[in-house]
Amino acid sequence: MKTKSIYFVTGNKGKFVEAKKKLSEVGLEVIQKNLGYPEIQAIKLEDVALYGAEHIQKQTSHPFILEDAGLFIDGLNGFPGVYSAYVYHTIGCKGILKLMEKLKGDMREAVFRSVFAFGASDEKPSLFVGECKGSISIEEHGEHGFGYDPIFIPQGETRTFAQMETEEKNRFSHRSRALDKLIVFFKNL
Ligand code: ITT
Repeated sequence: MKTKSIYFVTGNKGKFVEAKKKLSEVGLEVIQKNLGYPEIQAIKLEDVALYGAEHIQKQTSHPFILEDAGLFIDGLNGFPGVYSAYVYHTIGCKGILKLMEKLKGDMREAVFRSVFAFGASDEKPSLFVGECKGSISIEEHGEHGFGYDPIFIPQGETRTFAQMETEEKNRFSHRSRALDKLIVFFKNL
């Protein structure tokens, strides 16, 4: 792997901590850069990540990654999806639970999706997608993590992401799965 240090362009400390832990295991140094980029209104996370990466490429020649993530809830027809950040900052986990008060069983199923874009010099950015299926809890549980972690229970578990340490969340999270693909890509560079 030629790339030894990369920027992670994000304002989200929680994401950075998870990615840093994961990528340090393969000898990659990750530096958080809160450069900011336009998050376009699109129906796919991929389009948001790609647009952001093309913007950042004009600002730095250093290799970087950025990520767009979202929580897609079955019983809400995929909401909040690409609007996850806005919804989190407005109604938050409590608002989502309220919207879902009457939803039971498989209506509470959900998927977290993560799309990383890797950019370097003039190359077209590459995208890496990861998913984690699960369900939305009835109440908030746990103190770890960030964002929707207190209400998301990954498949096969009874605890929310917020009840897990970073290392455990990294065993099956959407972010970790996308980063696994990024690591394979780096190894082949
Ligand atoms: P950036 O600066 O990287 O864009 P952000 O917090 O705006 O940070 P996103 O748009 O990718 O990130 O995330 C959409 C929302 O989903 C946001 O509110 C996050 O807190 C939440 N989210 C993303 N990944 C999550 C995870 O692993 N656990 C819980 N919530 C998550």
